[in-house]
Amino acid sequence: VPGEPTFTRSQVASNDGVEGRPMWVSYRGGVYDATEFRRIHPGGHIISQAAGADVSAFWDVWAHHHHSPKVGQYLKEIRIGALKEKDDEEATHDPYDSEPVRDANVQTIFMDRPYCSETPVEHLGSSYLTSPAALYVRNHAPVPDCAWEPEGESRESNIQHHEVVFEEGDAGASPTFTVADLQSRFGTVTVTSILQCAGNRAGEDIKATGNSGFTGSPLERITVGMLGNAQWTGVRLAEVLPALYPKECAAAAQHGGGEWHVVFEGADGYSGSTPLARILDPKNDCILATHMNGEPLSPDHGYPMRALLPGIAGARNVKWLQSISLSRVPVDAPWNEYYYKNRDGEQIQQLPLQSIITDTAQKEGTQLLEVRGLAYSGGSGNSIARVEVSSDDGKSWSEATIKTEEVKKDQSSKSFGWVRWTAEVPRTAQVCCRATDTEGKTQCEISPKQRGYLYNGWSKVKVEM
Ligand code: MTE
Ligand code: MO
Repeated sequence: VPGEPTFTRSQVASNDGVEGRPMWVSYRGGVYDATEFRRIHPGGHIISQAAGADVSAFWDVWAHHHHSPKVGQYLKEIRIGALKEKDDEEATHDPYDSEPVRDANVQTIFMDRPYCSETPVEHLGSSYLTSPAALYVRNHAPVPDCAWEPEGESRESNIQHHEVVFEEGDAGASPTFTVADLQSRFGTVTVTSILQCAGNRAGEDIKATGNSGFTGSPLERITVGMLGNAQWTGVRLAEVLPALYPKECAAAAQHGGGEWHVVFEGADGYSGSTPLARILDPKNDCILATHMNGEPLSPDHGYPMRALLPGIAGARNVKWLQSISLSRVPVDAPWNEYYYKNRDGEQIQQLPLQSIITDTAQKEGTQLLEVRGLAYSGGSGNSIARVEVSSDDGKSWSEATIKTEEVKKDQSSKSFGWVRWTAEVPRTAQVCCRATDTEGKTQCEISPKQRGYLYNGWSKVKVEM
């Protein structure tokens, strides 16, 4: 833009949006006043992370999600000048500089920035507990620096100092608690639960029901691996919340809790909310988790602390947990108000009943096929009553054997973890499976379209003949 003012990087940097200062950012040689943007635009929270710096790494992602013409118009409106050329001040900080190292052998990568991956199906069913290195990762921004390589300290002890703010708790104060405080006051429990992205099986959904919000994005390639099963250790939210928000929790108990939501916010600016009633029911095993399979959470999975809400879509299991608050309405954040909503426009919470074929192999010297897979009930936390496999497209079914002996006996109240199973059926070109839970609910052949989320039709797998 000819004749427009120019600014140095340090001028941009001093408008960092803190203490009432405007929030400027640079983007491809332009300087923008993003003070309002942060408040009104989906993704604005994430842009705040780059206040006073260059937002290319963030904005390219949001421009992609939010239809470039609209974003382009908005950028024009908030442009205030150009970045001074030949500005030899320090190079811009790349917010993706400190991403953790990932193991490409056990992750199929969909996107690098932000990082998004699934567990390859060969690996998915290979153990009852999923290892942290293999568990899918769904990030919406760079991994925030939560001192995950603490100097002179172990991750274990660094977790103890991590602070969580409980906004506007009792008496209008916003007390901060360290993890050590929370643990000593409320104790810890270990529960087994799957973690699943609401977009898992998006590829099968598109095939069975037509295009969805995923079509044309790298996430169209999601198969069955945005899913894992683990033992999670943390503090019970059903004990923490009544202690810190006694009035709201008492009111919620009286009115069935429908009017309150628990809002979780991460250090990357991501947030999500879940109805208080779900979280207050101690049987739902909702915790603030610090450990996965006995190890401190890894940086990708939310170190030092994350919300772990069994049976609830991954999107609400906020990582790098920084603050908690209660709200009369679901939190106004893009992942809550735009993404991860069902076809009725409601925020997705509970995951559906699910079963997945992970592996088939011909039984030596026979015309039989050995089929292996997983099943779990999702949001209900019911046990799986049976899994059936068919080699004639559902005309007849054989019951699978469930490996109940490996299910972890920890402090879980319900069955939010998966079970693994095996079955033998005549060898054909395609096999499929379906699960039934202890309330008699069974998967349908094709589940209704939910904007691409929550697909739980029969798992169908081609067999090499
Ligand atoms: N929490 C934060 N702070 N930032 C995120 O991008 N992604 C959510 C959720 N929590 C996300 C987050 C989504 S959509 C999913 S599916 C899960 O984290 C993924 O958790 P994982 O990466 O540990 O598998
Ligand atoms: Mo997700």
